[in-house]
Amino acid sequence: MPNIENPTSRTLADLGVTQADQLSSLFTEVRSRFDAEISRAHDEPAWNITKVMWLGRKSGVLAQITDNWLRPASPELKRAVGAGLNELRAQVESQIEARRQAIESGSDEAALAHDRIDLSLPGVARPIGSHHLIRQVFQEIEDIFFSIGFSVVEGPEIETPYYNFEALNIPEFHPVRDDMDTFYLDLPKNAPTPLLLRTHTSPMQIRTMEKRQPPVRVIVPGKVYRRDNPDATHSFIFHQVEGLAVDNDITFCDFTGTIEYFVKQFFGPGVKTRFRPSYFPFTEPSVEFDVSCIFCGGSGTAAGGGTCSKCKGAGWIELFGAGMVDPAVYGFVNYDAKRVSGFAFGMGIDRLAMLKYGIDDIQVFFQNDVRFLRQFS
Ligand code: FA5
Repeated sequence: MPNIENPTSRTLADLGVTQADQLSSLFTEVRSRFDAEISRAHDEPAWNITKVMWLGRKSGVLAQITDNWLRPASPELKRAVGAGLNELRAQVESQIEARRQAIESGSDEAALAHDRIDLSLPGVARPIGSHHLIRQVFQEIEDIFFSIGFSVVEGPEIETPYYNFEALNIPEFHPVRDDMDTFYLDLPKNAPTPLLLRTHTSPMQIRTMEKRQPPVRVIVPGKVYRRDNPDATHSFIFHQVEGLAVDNDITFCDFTGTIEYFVKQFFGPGVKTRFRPSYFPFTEPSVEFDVSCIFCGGSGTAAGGGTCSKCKGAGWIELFGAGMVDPAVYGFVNYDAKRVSGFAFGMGIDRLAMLKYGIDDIQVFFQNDVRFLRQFS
């Protein structure tokens, strides 16, 4: 049997056909190829391609048979090739026309089967997501502060040094900037001001006071960035909620009362808390606020003996910095420092979430492992 991989592109002599009775298997092969192709043409574009491939004047299969089989055929074969070609042409033309009518009238069986919908099949189950634990903790905190008259504002994560540092009473070369080393944007040399990823949510204290007159009572949830090396309690991207309350008569007692109320609502009445003197250039006096370590029960000793690695033996974990707004800050926003007073705080949300939900590594918040996230859905 001659090689008929693509027999129509070769002459009969190349195919080794010398006698008329060898032709019938060749034509059978070509016909079954046509049958297969026309049966796959279920729409007009596919029908068009099939038609051109078979009836195309220059390189359609029938034109190839005319050029390669009929014309160069020996006189003995010519008549049989001509008869086979005519028979094939009649079949191709009639089936192509029949398929056209079927497609136009929409009665093509295969196409109908393709479009048919089986209503008894079960639907596609789409997994339902849930809020990330950090988002949930933001919500819990917002609800507590809503209940005592605070509202939420949000601000840009890309900041100018003015809002992130200078207007918060942190001039250039102030040593506090070392603790808040951050990521600067790579800007063209002639850019009007450098830009950085904010190191805390405190710039929104300034932006809020620039826009609003007292009384001001806002919280600011958001992402912040620092060039801190990652470990169990540090990440280079983390979350804070800033708080700011300014009015004519706000005292240190209002401040401690608000913080105590928040912590008891968030952690429950059993948690022990303490204020420690601290320093921030934009609050005076400044404090750090600690809660007793939930991992060692405040003893500083790990369950199996040895120092508790979470609080490093202190029995306390630092939650946030806070204080009474430094009067120097009011100078940057045209508030009358003699008339107004207020307090501000900046909480690390990741650490609040770790403490409340007993999570011992901050990195899990950023790894997006659904097995971890699902525990809080
Ligand atoms: C501040 O960021 C001040 N802006 C807070 C403030 C606001 C003080 C208003 C006074 C008035 P501090 O650098 O301590 O302060 O950060 C606040 C909290 O963010 C920390 O207590 C801690 O909970 C969290 N935090 C700080 N660095 C990281 C870090 N790399 N990864 C995770 N949490 C962090």
